[in-house]
Amino acid sequence: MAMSLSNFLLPIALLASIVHCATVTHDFDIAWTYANPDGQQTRSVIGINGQWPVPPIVVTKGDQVIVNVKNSLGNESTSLHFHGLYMNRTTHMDGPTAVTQCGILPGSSFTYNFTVDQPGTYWYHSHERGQYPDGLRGAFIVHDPEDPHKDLYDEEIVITLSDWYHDLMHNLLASFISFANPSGAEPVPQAALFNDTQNLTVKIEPGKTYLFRMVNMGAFAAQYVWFEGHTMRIVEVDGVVLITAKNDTSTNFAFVGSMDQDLFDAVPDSLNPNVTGWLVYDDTKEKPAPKEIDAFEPFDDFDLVPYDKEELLDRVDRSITLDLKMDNLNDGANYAFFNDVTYVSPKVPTLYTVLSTGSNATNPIIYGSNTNSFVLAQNEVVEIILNNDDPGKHPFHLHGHAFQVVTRSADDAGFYDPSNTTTPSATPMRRDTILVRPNGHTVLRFRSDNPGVWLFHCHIEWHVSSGLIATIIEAPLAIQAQLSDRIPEDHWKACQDGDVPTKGNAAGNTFDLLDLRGENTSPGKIPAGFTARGIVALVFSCLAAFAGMGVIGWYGLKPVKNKTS
Ligand SMILES: *[C@@H]1O[C@H](CO)[C@@H](O)[C@H](O)[C@H]1NC(C)=O
Ligand SMILES: *[C@@H]1O[C@H](CO)[C@@H](O)[C@H](O)[C@H]1NC(C)=O
Ligand SMILES: *[C@@H]1O[C@H](CO)[C@@H](O)[C@H](O)[C@H]1NC(C)=O
Ligand SMILES: *[C@@H]1O[C@H](CO)[C@@H](O)[C@H](O)[C@H]1NC(C)=O
Ligand SMILES: *[C@@H]1O[C@H](CO)[C@@H](O)[C@H](O)[C@H]1NC(C)=O
Ligand SMILES: *[C@@H]1O[C@H](CO)[C@@H](O)[C@H](O)[C@H]1NC(C)=O
Ligand SMILES: *[C@@H]1O[C@H](CO)[C@@H](O)[C@H](O)[C@H]1NC(C)=O
Ligand SMILES: *[C@@H]1O[C@H](CO)[C@@H](O)[C@H](O)[C@H]1NC(C)=O
Ligand SMILES: CC(=O)N[C@H]1CO[C@H](CO)[C@@H](O)[C@@H]1O
Ligand SMILES: [Cu+2]
Repeated sequence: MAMSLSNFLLPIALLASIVHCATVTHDFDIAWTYANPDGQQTRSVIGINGQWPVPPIVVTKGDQVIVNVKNSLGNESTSLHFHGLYMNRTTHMDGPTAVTQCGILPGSSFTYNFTVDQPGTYWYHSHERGQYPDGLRGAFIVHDPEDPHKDLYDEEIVITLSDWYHDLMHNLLASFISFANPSGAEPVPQAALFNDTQNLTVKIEPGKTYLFRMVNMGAFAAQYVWFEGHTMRIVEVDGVVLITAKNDTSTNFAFVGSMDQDLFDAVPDSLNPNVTGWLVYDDTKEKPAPKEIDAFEPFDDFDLVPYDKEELLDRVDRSITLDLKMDNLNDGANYAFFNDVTYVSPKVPTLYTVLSTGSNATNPIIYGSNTNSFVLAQNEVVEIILNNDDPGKHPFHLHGHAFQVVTRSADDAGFYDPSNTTTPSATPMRRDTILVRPNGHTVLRFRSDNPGVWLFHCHIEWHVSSGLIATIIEAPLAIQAQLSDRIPEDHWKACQDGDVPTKGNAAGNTFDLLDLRGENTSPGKIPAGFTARGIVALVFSCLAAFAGMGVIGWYGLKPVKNKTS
């Protein structure tokens, strides 16, 4: 029945896509430049076509998007991910290095080519290890010709939010994942930004209603946002609100972003966690300083009902449990784990393992011991139970889907217990990123109707680097049917240039796919009997012998956080 119905609808759908379809082409020459967005320090940033901030990508639902990337960084490879886009039939254009492509080496070019079939507010960013906070992230806006809210507003305004560091990610990562930082204290940003600047002014006309599209492109900090004297009406999750301007033009109004400092280890006195902008009705009038607010009472998005009222997926076919923790390995550094495994990139990008292993592609073992790989059958209802055994908040993001948020616990609720949970909403809130509370849990559901290799990971870039990633291999035989012989030549060339194998299991073995010898692995576990501190001291004293540093000096290197047991 369903089959014949969709056959019947197909010609109409084709017609619709022909009517709207345009091709939007961008040539992005990615290179280092300089910027000083917080007025405190000029630093190297990654720009596009000589400019930073990087340009937004603005398209209409149904458009074909072509992004021709040239990597002119000279000293780093790169890749682009289009956050929130489903990438139907184009998982090879999704962007994460070592997952769906090889990194684009300095001097090389690479084309992303995909169709956008969903409206909304998204962003694009580098998905090469730890790179986007150096500046390679921008807004990606998809207009909807049939926008159900179009009569409610007059104009739209895009505002990005971000945290900002003065040092380069390369240096920050080296000290973050280090025996000298056994507690895994994340670097604290130096500033908060609106639209990659501060003191942003937004010209407002009295009486008009504005659609604000707000995107947090930060590396680490969540932000509280408020507009003084105005009411926000949420029309899309991930920060799309309507704001009606006042009729009276006698004053301008501040709006503020304030970084959530709960995860900041040691907050320097000099840090201003806030960034201010102004709704300017009259530019001859002053821009008043923002008023102080005593307590944040953030709006809870959990009870929002999606516009399409999609019903709860209530018959679960496949349930995946991921237990999250942070711990040390025997190099003394702090890592992040799902089910005791910290993610390490496979030698062969996971998509290429799918495409080169025939019927064995359904066996999760071949994707490696350090990739947290799960193989999904096609068209099942999949549930992810995420248990946070860590006192930090983590914003989890799934590529290729928007999931229903079935349960989201409060702080300290412990692991999910199906016999002790609230009844899910009949029309749950749907998102592509969800914050799991400290020592709490969340339960997500989606239908495996989009064959592809999709990462599920924490969106704190420090935790991506310390391994908080799982790999979802959705309907691998359907991926083969869609993409075999259709990977463009420049994608293969990126691998050849970098001497990356493109066939076989995670270790590049094509003869015995179950033999993973030679695969990339994490450092080993700490031997039983050592506490984290103990092994750290051990590692340190070995290194001290070479480096000639004193133990006191080591403890002085980084503030030690007490969260490690
Ligand atoms: C924004 O204004 C504040 C207050 O005047 C100032 O301290 C800060 O440096 C300004 N930021 C930029 C980027 O100019
Ligand atoms: C890469 O080049 C940029 C721009 O010259 C520079 O700031 C940065 O330190 C370099 N990175 C490394 C790892 O050498
Ligand atoms: C983009 O993909 C479409 C569909 O596969 C193809 O027809 C088109 O030639 C591609 N364009 C580029 C520039 O690669
Ligand atoms: C903020 O930046 C976006 C580009 O990302 C731009 O389209 C928009 O106009 C800017 N907003 C304001 C208020 O200047
Ligand atoms: C502005 O004035 C118009 C016309 O008098 C009125 O309809 C509207 O409700 C007013 N808007 C606000 C926000 O007060
Ligand atoms: C940032 O904003 C909060 C909330 O209004 C306020 O309590 C705090 O003092 C502000 N911090 C600075 C440095 O201005
Ligand atoms: C694309 O994938 C999404 C996510 O699974 C799904 O909801 C949507 O129906 C798919 N669209 C098409 C045209 O297949
Ligand atoms: C059920 O969960 C709540 C918190 O989510 C907890 O406080 C309570 O102790 C649990 N009850 C049982 C019987 O486990
Ligand atoms: C190359 C390889 O390892 N192929 C294996 C695929 O799976 C079948 C069935 O389990 C094995 O017989 C093949 O050896
Ligand atoms: Cu995290």
